[in-house]
Amino acid sequence: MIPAPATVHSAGIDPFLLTSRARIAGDPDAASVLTHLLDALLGETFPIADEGEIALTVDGTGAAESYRLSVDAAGVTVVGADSAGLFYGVQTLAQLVERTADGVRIPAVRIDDAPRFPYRGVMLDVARHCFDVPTVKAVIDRAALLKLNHLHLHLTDDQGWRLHLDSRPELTARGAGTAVGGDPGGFYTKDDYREIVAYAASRHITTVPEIDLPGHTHALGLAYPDVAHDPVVTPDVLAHGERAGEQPPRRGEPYEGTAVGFSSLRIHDDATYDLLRDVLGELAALTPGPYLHIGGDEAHGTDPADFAVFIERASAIVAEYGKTVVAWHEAGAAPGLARGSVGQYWGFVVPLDGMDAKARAFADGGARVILSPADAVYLDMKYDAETRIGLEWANGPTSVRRSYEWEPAEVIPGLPESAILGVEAPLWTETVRTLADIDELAFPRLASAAEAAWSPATGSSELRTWESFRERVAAQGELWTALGIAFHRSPEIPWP
Ligand code: TNX
Repeated sequence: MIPAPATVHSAGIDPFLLTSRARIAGDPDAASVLTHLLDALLGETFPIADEGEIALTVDGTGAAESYRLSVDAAGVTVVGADSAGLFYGVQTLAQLVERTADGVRIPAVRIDDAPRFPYRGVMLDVARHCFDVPTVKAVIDRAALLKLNHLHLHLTDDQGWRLHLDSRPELTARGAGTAVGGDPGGFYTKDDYREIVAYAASRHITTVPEIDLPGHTHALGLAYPDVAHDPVVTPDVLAHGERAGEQPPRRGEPYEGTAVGFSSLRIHDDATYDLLRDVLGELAALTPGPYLHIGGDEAHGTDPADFAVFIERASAIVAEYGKTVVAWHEAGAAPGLARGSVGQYWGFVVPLDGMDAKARAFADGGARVILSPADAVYLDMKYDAETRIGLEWANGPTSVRRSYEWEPAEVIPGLPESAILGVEAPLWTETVRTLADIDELAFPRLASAAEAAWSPATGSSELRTWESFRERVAAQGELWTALGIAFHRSPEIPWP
């Protein structure tokens, strides 16, 4: 099972034999999720009935998102504290199904499970490469399997602006035509976006849209040159890992390269904030979830004092629209950041360059931090020198083992566990063009991130070891294959 449940008791009695006579009863949404998973795995459609051996219910008691699952020879019951909990219990149940020579069985167990952290996320960068709606839905399905509950969409960057907004149509008319490496651009219509948000919600996943500001804005500048500075060459632009030496674009030309940190909005012009009011207001109206992510990373083309001014003004606009700001950890250094803003830490598992202090600043302001340590959970890193796609700058390559062996509470010294909102694994897509590419980089390492986000702390459960994890990942191969996930058959995992 992945992520490892909080408590598992093997009952030591006979398993439940899942024959074609088994019926599924109870909550209709959960029943249809289970029939779909069993159909994919076994090629058999089990009937949904008023009564059955597999009973799925919500009882309204217990911690949010928690569930209890018990199996004996007579049947299976899954009881969710809420509908999300029941949904997660169904995911666990599908992972327990074993095919043996004598038929299909579910071992007798009793599981009491609840998440460690309320925020468990995956990020998809749709700016460096644009992915169609079916691909985004496939990512949502994959995230749901691992009990993730947030989808962060990195909607804008130097290479493209991917969301049409009626208030500022030039953003997609001029800023969406290209992608990295000469690949086709693209964007989501508002209906596409609503469809993604609704699909995610049906799987208990909240969409977190990101408009990356005030750097990473070259595509915005193609549409609205008056609010953008000319691209600059800073030492950071040229020194960035494998991107060293890449040149920024010229003003007015689309960018298909992978350098970072060369673009900036004009910080002291009211026109900039007029645009942000339109963009963030329209996005807030499209967003049922509580969060709007305003980026804030790698703004090397913005003077630090100006950066602080910008973060204060931009975060105030988000607050005006009733949303909670999320920002990359750099924004923690800005004293005027709206109170209660959530920080997203992308430094290493052992922090460098004072990045941990910036992350701690969010907690000092009474808010919480999402952990995305780049050398553990950046899904765009290569696994090893031979990996076909991916980058290496984050201490890479990043083996499956390295993606697993870190403990959230130990990353930011002095940050209490109560100040950790959760864990998110970002997938940047400079080298990623297809769902098969996404699968190859995300599986199995997304499972590591999911376990860090959901399961008990390292050391407090016998399941939370690399040895246990690699065996449990191996056992997922069959389900992942049945669901069409083109996972990386890492030699670190003892696949059957
Ligand atoms: C850094 S870390 C970025 C992205 C790149 C990524 C590639 C951070 C918040 N920003 O702009 O796509 O590296 O790994």
